[in-house]
Amino acid sequence: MAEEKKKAKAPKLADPVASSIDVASQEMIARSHELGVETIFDRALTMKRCSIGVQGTCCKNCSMGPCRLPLPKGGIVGEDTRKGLCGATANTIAARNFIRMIAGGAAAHSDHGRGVAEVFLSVARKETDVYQVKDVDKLLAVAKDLGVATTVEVDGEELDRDLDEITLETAEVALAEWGKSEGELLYPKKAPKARYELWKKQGVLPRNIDREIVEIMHRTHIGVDMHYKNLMKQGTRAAIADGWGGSMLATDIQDIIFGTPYPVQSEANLGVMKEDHVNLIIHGHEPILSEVIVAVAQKQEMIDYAKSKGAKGIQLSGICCTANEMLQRHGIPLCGTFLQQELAIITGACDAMVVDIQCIMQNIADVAKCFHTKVITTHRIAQIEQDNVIHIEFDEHHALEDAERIVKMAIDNFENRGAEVMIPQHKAPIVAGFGVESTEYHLGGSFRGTYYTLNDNIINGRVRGVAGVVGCNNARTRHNNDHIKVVKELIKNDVLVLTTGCNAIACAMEGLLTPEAAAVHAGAGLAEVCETVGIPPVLHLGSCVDNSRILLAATEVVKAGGLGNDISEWPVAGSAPEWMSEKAISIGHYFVVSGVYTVVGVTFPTSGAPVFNDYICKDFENIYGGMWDFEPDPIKHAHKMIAHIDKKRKELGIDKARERVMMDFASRQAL
Ligand code: SF4
Ligand code: MSK
Repeated sequence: MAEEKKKAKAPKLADPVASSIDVASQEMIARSHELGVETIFDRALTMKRCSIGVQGTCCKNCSMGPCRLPLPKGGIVGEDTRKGLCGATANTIAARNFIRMIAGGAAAHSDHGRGVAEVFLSVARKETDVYQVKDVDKLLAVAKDLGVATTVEVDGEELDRDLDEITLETAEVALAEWGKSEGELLYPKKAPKARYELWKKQGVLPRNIDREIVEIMHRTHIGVDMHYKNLMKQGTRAAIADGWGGSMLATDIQDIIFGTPYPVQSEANLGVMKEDHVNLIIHGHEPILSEVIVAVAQKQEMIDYAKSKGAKGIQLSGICCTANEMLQRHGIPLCGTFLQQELAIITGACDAMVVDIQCIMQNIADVAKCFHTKVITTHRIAQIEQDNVIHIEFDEHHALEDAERIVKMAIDNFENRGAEVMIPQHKAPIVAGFGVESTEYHLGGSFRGTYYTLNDNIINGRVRGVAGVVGCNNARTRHNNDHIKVVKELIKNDVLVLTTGCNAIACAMEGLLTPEAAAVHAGAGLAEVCETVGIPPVLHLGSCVDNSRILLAATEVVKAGGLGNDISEWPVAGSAPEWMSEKAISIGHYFVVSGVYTVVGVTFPTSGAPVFNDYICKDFENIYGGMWDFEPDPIKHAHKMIAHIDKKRKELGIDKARERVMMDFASRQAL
């Protein structure tokens, strides 16, 4: 009996193979069980989701609630009479919850953007010499977009303006975008003209970045906005303020001060860690910290110091979007996705995990207690409660000293490793870092960079369309399964994939980010284009904030001509197969209102409010040309995107494959 009771109390353990498609992760989940270390995969078995929260119809916006409005069994028959105590309908509650998610996501991206804009201002004011302007061309382009003059007239002659002056004014104008008191956000004008005019007509042009987020919190307070359509208008303003504001500014400013990415080779997965090296893993989102750590860890004196402690060198690697940032600018390898952060520590070889902001699981602190790993938080706004965590606040004014302290701490910890080191021997080669500029270069060559080659191949049907596949991992689905199935199905059907975030890391681990992958996985048309141009069938465009690069690439396609006047007119679709963060909802929504049909997997937090759900999944197409959709089955998910791409091809009259016909003189005369 006692034995039976003991058995009943044994913790539920995740099945490694059912938890992830990645062999390295499977090995580490099994290892966590051997060592008795609990991970998110185990907790996903015991912590059940709230079935009403999943439907988006639980409101806790005042203390009379939470008011829970589940869909009745058998759905709504007749009038929907469900109400919260205050009378809020299911549509109101779901819409309020949905736009609060947009606010959370837009705030995260945009506050990240503000952080880099502040560093940019310090650079412009010459308050720091750790960071400089690295890409002058990008600075001049951004200055132009922000209305900053780059030339001056002297005695009737137009001369180049002093670069320091341009830098300072650009930094000031950029930072003002977060809180200016008048006018409208400047960057939405970078969208195709037709799109900008549509936003203007709909009254959804953002005023500034912060205000749109604050207004969501106001409108969703009890007793303010009680119409789902009006609530979504504000959600749309905030999403545009994210995608065409905070995120886009973050990307552009990072390119200015850290350099614009160009394709680099590297590797991905837990197997990039080295047993005989100091393993320093950087995790989070903001490259302000990681840029300096990369520089410090490569200094000869640091390498010598590591050697003096018995290591052969320092192996830097990254998790989540800091990983994507370090990869695209320096070729630093990707250690893993969001769901692999605990697993990296369970290798027993992680000497320090340094974190900044976003997507950091608090449980890394508890996992680290079982090993020698030092967890170091570095950001003022992101600290961890557990007492084994060290906080070293990173500041651009003493960035070098902070970075040196952190790297030294990792090196000093190398000799504290236990005997329990086990690094899974799995990693894949990758080519990453395709920005808007480098894609243009690849398509057209150095003298006439152009998107025309892509348009031409979309028109002739070799490339059926383009998909942005992005977003997180979610412990409620098998790690990376849906990411990889969606992406493989798309490229098999000649759809070129642009990827960011954890989808990019998943594709990297699966070997899809190499030019060679085209011959193995892509359809004949896409494979031919990839081989001719020398690109992978899945292009790595960076981190979560770099989804703005996808918007700009889509705009370049419109500008190149032949595929309509707006993003909504050409064959493009979006997807987040394993989304989990509020940022994914903000990204999805700015894709949708930029004209992109966007499908999500796992769950969608509107199912409990069918009228509101139909509004954003159907009616939105008539307003914005883009709409949301939900499909948890990855193959059906990909085929919904392909069907949309085919619909757009048909509307453009390019649905029949046309080969180029060489005309002879007689047929020309006949013409
Ligand atoms: Fe309930 Fe209304 Fe309060 Fe929400 S705002 S918790 S629906 S009473
Ligand atoms: S890190 S937001 S889990 S993509 Fe940008 Fe990955 Fe999603 Fe975080």
